[in-house]
Amino acid sequence: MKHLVVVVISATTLMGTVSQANLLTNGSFEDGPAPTVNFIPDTFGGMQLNTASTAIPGWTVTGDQIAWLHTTNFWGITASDQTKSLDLTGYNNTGSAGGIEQTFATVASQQYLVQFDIGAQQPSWGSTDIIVSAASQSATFQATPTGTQQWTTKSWIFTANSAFTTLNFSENNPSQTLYNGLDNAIVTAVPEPASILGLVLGGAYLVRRRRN
Ligand SMILES: [Ca+2]
Repeated sequence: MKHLVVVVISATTLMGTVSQANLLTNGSFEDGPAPTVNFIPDTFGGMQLNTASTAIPGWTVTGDQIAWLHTTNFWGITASDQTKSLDLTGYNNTGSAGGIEQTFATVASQQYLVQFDIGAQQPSWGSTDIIVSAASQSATFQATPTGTQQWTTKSWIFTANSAFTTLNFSENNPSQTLYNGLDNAIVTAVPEPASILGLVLGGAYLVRRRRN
């Protein structure tokens, strides 16, 4: 009975190791690292970024303008992770859908878990509605504010179909809301059942060898 416990622990530890490696660069939309200083706040404590901007390390702005916000700002919007977050509606809250994307290495047919925090501000600003897309797959995620500045963690799984995948977060309903918060994006490979079984069997083999 003792060896069975050892096997379960080793498989769980390995799975945990796999799931913790974020495949995204700067998933928290921070500035830097030094000496990079791209964030130059305006008098509101934010920065408007137009489409095609690469000011946020690792990311490219898509569609309409977005807002890159420091936690200390005119609106009292706080990041869910570290000091900076995004408002995909930008400052003007009009026009087409603002968004942000990043391309990273993937393995075709491999499943990937995308975790991210979406922010809703206050009821009068409307509900947050964000569409996430990758490898010709997409899903929408909503959050309706009941107080002020609420972050909710969402998750989505897509299957890669090539050696590189572009992940995009965009406003899903640009005319509906004044704020679509986004922060703390993490992408990890989903361990395949076959490889987990392999780990368990490998662990069992090692335990048996050790006992012998
Ligand atoms: Ca952040």
